[in-house]
Amino acid sequence: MRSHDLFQRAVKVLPGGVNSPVRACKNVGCEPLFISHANAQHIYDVEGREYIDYINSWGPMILGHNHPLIVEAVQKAVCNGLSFGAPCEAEVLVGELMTEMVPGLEMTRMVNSGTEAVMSALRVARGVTGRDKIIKFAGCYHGHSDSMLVKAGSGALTGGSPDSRGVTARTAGDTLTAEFNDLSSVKTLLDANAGQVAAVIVEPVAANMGVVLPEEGFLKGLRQLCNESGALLIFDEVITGFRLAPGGAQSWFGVKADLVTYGKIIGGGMPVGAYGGSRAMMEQVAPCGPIYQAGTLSGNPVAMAAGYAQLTYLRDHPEVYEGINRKGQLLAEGLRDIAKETGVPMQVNQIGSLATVFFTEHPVTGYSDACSSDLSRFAQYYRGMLTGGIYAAPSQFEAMFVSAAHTEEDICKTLDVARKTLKTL
Ligand code: KE4
Repeated sequence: MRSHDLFQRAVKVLPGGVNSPVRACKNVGCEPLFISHANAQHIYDVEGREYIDYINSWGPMILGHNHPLIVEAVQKAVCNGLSFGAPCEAEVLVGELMTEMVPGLEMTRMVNSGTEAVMSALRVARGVTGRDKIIKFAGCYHGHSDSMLVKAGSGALTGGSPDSRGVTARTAGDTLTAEFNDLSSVKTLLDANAGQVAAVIVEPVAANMGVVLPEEGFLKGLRQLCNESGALLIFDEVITGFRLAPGGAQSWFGVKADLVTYGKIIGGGMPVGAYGGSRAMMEQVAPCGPIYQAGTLSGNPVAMAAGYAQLTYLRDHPEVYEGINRKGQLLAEGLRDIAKETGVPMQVNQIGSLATVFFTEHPVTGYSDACSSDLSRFAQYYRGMLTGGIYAAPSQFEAMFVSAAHTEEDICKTLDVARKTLKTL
């Protein structure tokens, strides 16, 4: 069965033929590949073609696909039962391990996705502060809960507008939008909504406008503004958590958030999210506190087994971080050299094992820069890389993820394909 045939069937029963919009490849002018299997750094489509995978399930596969220790842990857990809806040891092990690996994380609650983690963290922030408003940043994505699908509204200083049909104006009105790397835009919103902002939520490294790094002082400045205004600081570490370092962006940048959200890596490929913070904060969550949050499959034993195996490996093999960060740098520096060689105006933003190329001659330090890059050139680049056997995000506004399974030879092959592709642009 070819991808095209499967896609024709898929569009009949799934909206857009997919279960998550970005997979439809609408921004890059081609149909999606249907994947039959994956292993280590490779992914294989249903027609048997092999690709070097830089999507890695959008981040979870930091050790590469099908790591034997994770597969073994899942196989063992499955034999004991798939779901109990009752406490099990695996949940405790993951909670203990996360609080061991992340300095300052005292307590965490498991959920089933990054969206659920963010939605729950926002409720905790509102419940703890008694305030209603949230500040987010244009171009940062925090999952699809209503209050995060909001853009700056006409009354930009005091209320947002829905960024999706189905989100009510009333809900959107409680979400304000600031500009990433622009502390004055945050201060203006905090001043105009004094005493009303429950939290400022940020991807400490933006990875949903493409990778955009926080400028020197930005995260520390957010911490300061939150301290002064009484708003909580939420780091959405669904991507950066356990990727930049075992302690995530908090450790990497030395800035402590009040609440942190996780996903992706902590599930080892299975559906897991989590949110956490101080014990005092998290004990406000039901059943010990007045803030309700629940989930049938939260802490699922099989998902916990996968997450525990992956996190344990990361804790016990710190060399994984040195390796993926070095390969991320090798990739970025190689791409920059190729842009110079071919004369193609291209920026490469990279931190650790995260990278994004933007076709523009200007540095990309915020959402408007990312939006003004050449999106049609990006689509051409994507198709050229795919033809050359490189499977990367089918959207300008995503990241490349380097895993421990990628070899330096893979990076060299990727750069060879990039050189050939850029020459066609
Ligand atoms: P999920 O609900 O998709 O597990 O997580 C939502 C989320 C929250 N926060 C951040 C920083 C995220 O990046 C995400 C989800 N990431 C996207 C990729 N950029 C998931 C891919 C998709 O939507 O299919």
